[in-house]
Amino acid sequence: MSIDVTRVGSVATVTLNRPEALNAFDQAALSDLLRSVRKLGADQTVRAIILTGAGDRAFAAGADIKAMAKFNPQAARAFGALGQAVTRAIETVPQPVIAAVNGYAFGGGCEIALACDLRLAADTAVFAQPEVSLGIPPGWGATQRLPRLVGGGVAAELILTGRRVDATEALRIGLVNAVHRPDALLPAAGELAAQIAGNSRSAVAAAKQAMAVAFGVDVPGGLLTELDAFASAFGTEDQREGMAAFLEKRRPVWP
Ligand code: DAK
Repeated sequence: MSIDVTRVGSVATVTLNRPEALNAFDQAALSDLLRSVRKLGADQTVRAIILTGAGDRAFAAGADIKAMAKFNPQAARAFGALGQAVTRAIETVPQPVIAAVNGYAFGGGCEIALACDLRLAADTAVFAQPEVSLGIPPGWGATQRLPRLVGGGVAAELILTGRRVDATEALRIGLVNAVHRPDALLPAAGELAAQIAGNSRSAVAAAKQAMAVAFGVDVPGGLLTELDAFASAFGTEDQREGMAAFLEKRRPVWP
């Protein structure tokens, strides 16, 4: 798979580009995606990232089943670890990552979307965690992230049955933030990214970092993390400029 990266202003779009296999991930594709996400994460001129799939059929149809069919446990562990590294990279880059789900998001494809901060779907999108129908459990985080997003009961039903969820249901259960016509999906993701990019970079990164531990610790622990992030913001230029701009009834000019 080639991973295409394009830029419009401070917004980067990463496109999973292997449409002949519905953008399924093999080892090379995962390594390329990991490299691209890390590179964008380190680029201070990038303020938001959109992740989407090439073509009009799939975001990603999951891990490459042809490649996985030959794995022994050792190869499976390495492949699982690489997929998890991709999802952690998406989760830990300072910029918000928006999944623009333009078709099938199955298995590892759905899990990559789950690691993103926000998910928009085309009305043609279909989600599933069908791993149990292939004789394996999910391996790139669905068991951890899906319950946090849609609740334990719904996640258990989807993971244990492997059934498909269309865009309307995905919106209802909170799996996606919004649904758009296919031709309106990328423009909507661009608008959302631009809205985020118009805010303070450091405040957005701090909020993303604090939300990342919302479910990893108990509520009192999470509140302490939030308090640290909140207090630290008060040593920054962004805080001074943001509040000064509000009080002076003008738009902020971020440093
Ligand atoms: N891998 C490889 N090729 C795939 C693929 C996939 N996941 N999905 C589709 N393709 C290929 C098809 O083989 C076909 O290629 P050709 O035969 O033409 O060469 C081409 O893409 C078009 O697909 P179809 O002809 O099947 O298209 P349809 O419209 O009929 O069906 C579909 C679309 C998405 C319903 C169907 O392709 C499908 O069911 N695909 C499989 C989806 C799936 O089950 N995905 C989950 C994969 S499992 C772990 C590590 C990782 C994972 C788990 C554990 N550990 C280490 C613990 C991750 C697991 C997964 O992601």
